[in-house]
Amino acid sequence: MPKPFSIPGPDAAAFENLALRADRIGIVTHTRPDGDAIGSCLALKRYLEARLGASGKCRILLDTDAPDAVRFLFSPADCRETLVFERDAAAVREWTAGCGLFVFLDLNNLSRTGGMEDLFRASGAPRILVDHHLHPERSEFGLAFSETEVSSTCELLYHILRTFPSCAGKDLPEGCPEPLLTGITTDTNNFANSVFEGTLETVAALLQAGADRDRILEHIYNEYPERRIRLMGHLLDRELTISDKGVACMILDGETARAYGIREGETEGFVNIPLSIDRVRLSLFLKQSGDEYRVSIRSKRGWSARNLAARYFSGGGHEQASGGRIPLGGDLQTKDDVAAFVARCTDEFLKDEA
Ligand SMILES: [Mn+2]
Repeated sequence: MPKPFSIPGPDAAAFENLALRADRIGIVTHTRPDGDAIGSCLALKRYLEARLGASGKCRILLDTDAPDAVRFLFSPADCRETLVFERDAAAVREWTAGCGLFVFLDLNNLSRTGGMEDLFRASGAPRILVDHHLHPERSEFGLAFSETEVSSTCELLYHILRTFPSCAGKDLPEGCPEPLLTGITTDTNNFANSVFEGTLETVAALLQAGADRDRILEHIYNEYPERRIRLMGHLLDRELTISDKGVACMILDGETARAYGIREGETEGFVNIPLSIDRVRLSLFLKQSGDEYRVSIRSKRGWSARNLAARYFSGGGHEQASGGRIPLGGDLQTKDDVAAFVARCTDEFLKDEA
């Protein structure tokens, strides 16, 4: 069976040329980065350094810090060459001002870069996009690699790197397979969703190239802080509601998150759990963040998490995995108000979809 996509050689060559010409390269991903975001940034940085002589010329630019679970991927040099806007905006500003190329990974829209967005808009440097989300804003980027029939940005990046003229006849550089496999693992929820035939071929190649899957799994899934598991127990026992239409909803307010000492990223994956219940068709996880609730949605096949997010929660994403937000204010003040609002929205949505 042919691959659902292939990377045009001239595009890969153009990417490589832009990277070769730039004295400073900014490697950028979305705010609140996940394993795919961080994995793709690190793999690209290491490739550019190893094969295109870009040592010292690359910085990974993050709006907010990488989650603890993927810290094992960073070498001391990667740490020094990663600038975090929320911690040191001046350093990010300084780097972007003199930057000759930006590569955006795992986002479909510049607004996903959070507080850094204006810096990229103000710069005249070329922008390259590498992403697997629906509806990329192609006009924002000089060169766009966008595929949706792929597990992750890491999987797509693997094919781009392999198509670079500098990779012809060679294996990937040593430091690339591990972050790439990490991103594929986290974005597929450890191979539970969005796995295509080509994904498994890519994974086979990454294992052959030396990626240590056991090490990755240990770090990602067996090093959680205890508070995460205790909060999970609390939410499943006390906060999970399931409507008779099969809509599961769990809401974490700021007070409870503080009581458990929960940090950013530590509720990752909670939304998936109720989906394993037989009568659940849609699962929503809401987490308070200042004066809004962030909404994560997962759906079983036949129900569109993406449409639900777009219609009611100013969001979007993939067909079975999406996200959005609910601003507090007006009629929506308390957690109960938000729960009632979600119940009304999902009821209406299921009626219209039926
Ligand atoms: Mn991704």
